Amino acid sequence: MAYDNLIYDVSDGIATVTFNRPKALNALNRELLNEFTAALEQTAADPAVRVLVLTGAGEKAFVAGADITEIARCTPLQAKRFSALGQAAINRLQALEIPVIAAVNGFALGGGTEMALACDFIYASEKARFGLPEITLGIIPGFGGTQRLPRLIGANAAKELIFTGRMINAEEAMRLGIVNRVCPPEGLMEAVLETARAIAAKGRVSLRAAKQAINRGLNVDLASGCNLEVDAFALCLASPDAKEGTSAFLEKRQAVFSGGYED
Ligand code: CO8
Repeated sequence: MAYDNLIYDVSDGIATVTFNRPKALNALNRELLNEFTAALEQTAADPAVRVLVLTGAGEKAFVAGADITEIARCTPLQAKRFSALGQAAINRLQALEIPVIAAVNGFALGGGTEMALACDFIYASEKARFGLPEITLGIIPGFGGTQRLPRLIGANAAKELIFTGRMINAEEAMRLGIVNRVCPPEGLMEAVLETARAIAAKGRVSLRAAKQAINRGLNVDLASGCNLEVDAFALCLASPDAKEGTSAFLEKRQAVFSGGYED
């Protein structure tokens, strides 16, 4: 499928979505959000794709936020629809069964930080800048930022960032637990792809079980979360991958995972 506002590429089981509106620093307008949703469905429908990577075109930005020219002309009802569109896209991203890595190569502001927060983890270039600057525009984060950021870094740290709209660099984002790894700009994609390849070589069923156990478990108490883990663990045994992984260990060889379930 061809897209006007993003580049979709699949290579060696790794899909990459590159947000591509360089003249607006890859800001998210309705058209881009609709294309992004379609790209997510394309990813979900392709069994060859094991990992998804998100990044931004150009040297400067991952995503500089929702498109402010669109927000500026919204009535409250249109704003509600725009916010719902962004939230639906970002919720779909978070619900993908495969692991998703954000490669944040520059500005990730507002909707850009919110998009990255819905990925499973973030690697950032030394040039990356994060922030939820909506308060400086007289609005608040509307693509899930008031919910995902406090869950990730705690309410007080999130409130400081949201109340001030302050931009932070990659090092501070890593100290706060937003970013897993900071890389030199020229090494970012290779570092992300190296990790993506390592993940892509694992079993599809166990990756999905691990992701679901973690994501669902975060929304419930510990005992319920541990019960989710028991079920997810048992489900792994329905896949040939569990046999292959344990046999490979006992036979002292490298496991080759095919994915899928036994009939
Ligand atoms: N929307 C639209 N255009 C943008 C955006 C944006 N978010 N960010 C940058 N651009 C455009 C600029 O207007 C400029 O266009 P032009 O060349 O035509 O003047 C071009 O991109 C380059 O930007 P700058 O010249 O400003 O580049 P600088 O290097 O000077 O600055 C910054 C880079 C710091 C990233 C700066 O562009 C900036 O502050 N951008 C806005 C960041 C921001 O406030 N983001 C939050 C947006 S609000 C949001 O995300 C809410 C999400 C929930 C929405 C809910 C729906 C209602």
